[in-house]
Amino acid sequence: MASPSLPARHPGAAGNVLHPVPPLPRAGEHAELCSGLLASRAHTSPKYFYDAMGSVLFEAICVLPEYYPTRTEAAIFSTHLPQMAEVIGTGGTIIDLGAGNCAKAARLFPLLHPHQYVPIDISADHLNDAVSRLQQRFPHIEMTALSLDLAQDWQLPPEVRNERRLFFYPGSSIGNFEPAQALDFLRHLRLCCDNNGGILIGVDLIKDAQILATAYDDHLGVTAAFNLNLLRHINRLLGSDFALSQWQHRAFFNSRQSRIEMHLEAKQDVQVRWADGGRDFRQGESIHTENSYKYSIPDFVALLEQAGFIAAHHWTDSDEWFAVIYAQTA
Ligand code: AVJ
Repeated sequence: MASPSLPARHPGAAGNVLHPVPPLPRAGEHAELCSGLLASRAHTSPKYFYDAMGSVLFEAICVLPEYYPTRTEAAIFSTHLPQMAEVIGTGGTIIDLGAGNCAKAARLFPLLHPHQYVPIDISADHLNDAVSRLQQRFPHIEMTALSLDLAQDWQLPPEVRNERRLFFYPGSSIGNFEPAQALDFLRHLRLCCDNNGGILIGVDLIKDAQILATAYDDHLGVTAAFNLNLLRHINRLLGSDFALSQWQHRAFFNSRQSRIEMHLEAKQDVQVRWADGGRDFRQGESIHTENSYKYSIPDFVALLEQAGFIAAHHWTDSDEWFAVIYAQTA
């Protein structure tokens, strides 16, 4: 269980030196990875994709023609931002869940005029650079960066103001949770809000299975590289000896469960060893590396309502491939 690291505070004064956000505690990661790899159906958490190389590869995925979510969501924001601001109102605290380079939230600032901005990311290095640059562009906004693993239990520290919290969760990352976990997560967000809170969330919608599958198996092989890079990251974390040449990327839409599944499949019989363990994989056996759930708007609205939010508005593209939903505390 990751405990929240001490927050780095970034008061509005320009020229302030930023305190580095300490890296997440790595204890328990070893055990979590091993138990996933040793399970009868081997699996890993998608958070292990994002080492330095994985983060760069993900940025490349976001500009692939096949990967429609990023550009579709961006177009929805470009078109509808003024109306979003009207519905949401100005002021308050924007809490950015999985902020990365903070670019998506920064586009909201000129219209939403938040008092405080709280970017949260698992990767502290990325965050500190981005926040220090952003603070110079928006010196009046109080910025408080947090390094948290949102997949674990987490709480907001007292530095985060508790009036009009707006949770900003773009990119359809909610799709990485099992639906039951997604509900727990949304409930947790609801409990973090006073009665004037809300959530602005990006949701990838159910669509043609071929379009979905191609978005996760692009022709340049960037998503394949992103998936295979996980093995290098694991080799560093565990001291294991995964040979990338023995594995191949698999991605498909599981329509029964309404999710994209990504796997790494053994091209031959494979033996993997690490310090205190190891596993043999048969040819064709795979490691399940990611689920990305796709929703219909009514199903996601129902989920929000079960969590105690009232879905006030949603905006989509003309193909209805992606939705941005604003929901308020009920
Ligand atoms: C970052 C979880 C939103 O599920 O589309 C992209 C990750 N994996 N291509 C997604 C991802 C492969 C992405 N999320």
